[in-house]
Amino acid sequence: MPPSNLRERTYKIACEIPVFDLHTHLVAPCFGTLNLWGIDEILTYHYLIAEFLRVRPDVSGDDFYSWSKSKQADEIWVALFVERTPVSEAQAGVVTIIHQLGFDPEAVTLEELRAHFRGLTPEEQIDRVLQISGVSKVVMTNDPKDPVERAIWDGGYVADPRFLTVLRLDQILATGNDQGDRSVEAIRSYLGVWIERMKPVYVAISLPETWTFAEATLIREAVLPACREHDLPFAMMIGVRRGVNPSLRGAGDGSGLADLTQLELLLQEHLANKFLVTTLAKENAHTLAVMARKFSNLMPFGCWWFVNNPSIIAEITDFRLEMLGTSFIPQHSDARVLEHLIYKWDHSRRIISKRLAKRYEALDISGYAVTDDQIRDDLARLLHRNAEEFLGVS
Ligand code: HDL
Ligand code: ZN
Repeated sequence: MPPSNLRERTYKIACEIPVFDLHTHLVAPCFGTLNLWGIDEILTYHYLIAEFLRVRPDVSGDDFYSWSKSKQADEIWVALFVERTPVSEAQAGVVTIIHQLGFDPEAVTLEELRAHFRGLTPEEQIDRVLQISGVSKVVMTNDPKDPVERAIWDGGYVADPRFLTVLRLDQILATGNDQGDRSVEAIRSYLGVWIERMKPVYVAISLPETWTFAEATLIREAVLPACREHDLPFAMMIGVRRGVNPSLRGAGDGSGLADLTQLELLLQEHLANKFLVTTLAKENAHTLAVMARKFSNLMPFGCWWFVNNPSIIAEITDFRLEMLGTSFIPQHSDARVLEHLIYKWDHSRRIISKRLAKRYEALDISGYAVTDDQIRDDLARLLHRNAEEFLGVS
């Protein structure tokens, strides 16, 4: 029988390894109000809004969004944390945050939590949350077409080495440059300007499951040449169905099964580019792992959004380890609210270390006993080194 302490050893070491968080919606302090933090933002996470509206069918999306942020948080607190056991992953995440901030999640009141956060500054909370969560680098999602964010880029951006930039293309490819020009030349030039200004570590886009290679003219003729010119990976997040229920606004997006042969055609045409890919459908994650065995310039990353749940993270991590060894990036937080880093990485460290320990147990049965140094090296690859090396950052 393999030593029962393999899981404990692996989890203990995982807790010591700093995380490079490859994709988040968090921002550096200079972005001001775009930095979402504190209990009201935690409670009004769009994951919880969707779950609230399920248990309160008397409330429409329009009703909910007509309420103040404070009333939204009040109502979610009562419905999902007082009147019900918080068993969903998003609910359990709030409990983890509250607990790791030093409160009794069964006894604390919403007012006590609000009073706690009122006593903090954003900078203090950023320092504290990064320390609690063990995250050393946070990769942002930056969009020069967002008017609020653009104002900061046009005056007031202050680089913070803990927060790395990413040029996000969804709006740029959909609406064109600042003059609305969507030609290949205009997009190629616009990307050059913003890559120079933002110094991103990669360029990213989300795509619907209906995305096709044949229609991807801007990606093939503007984006990928620009990425090659600047030696930047291209991150594709495939399978989102935007606005399946528009009344839910940010909570209204759904998931779809993509035809990944379209990605295969792109990889075959652009062997000199580096691709970071994550998918929204669980089945697509398996196909992507197989594809990564065929293309070494393809780096599968994370368990995105609707597959960022313990049961699915476990399954996806299992088959990635079985097919790719430690040559992939198992997770990103997708944090939207600063304190999300606490629960998303607490939960993911537990799951990833448990799945890796299962592989060690299989080795042990064959007479191969891993050392702590090997465990440390494997977890360093998975939690930060693979990302750093693929991006070319240290
Ligand atoms: O497109 C994306 O980057 C997604 O992560 C969306 O922002 C989504 O709303 C989200 O936050 N998922 O976790
Ligand atoms: Zn995201």
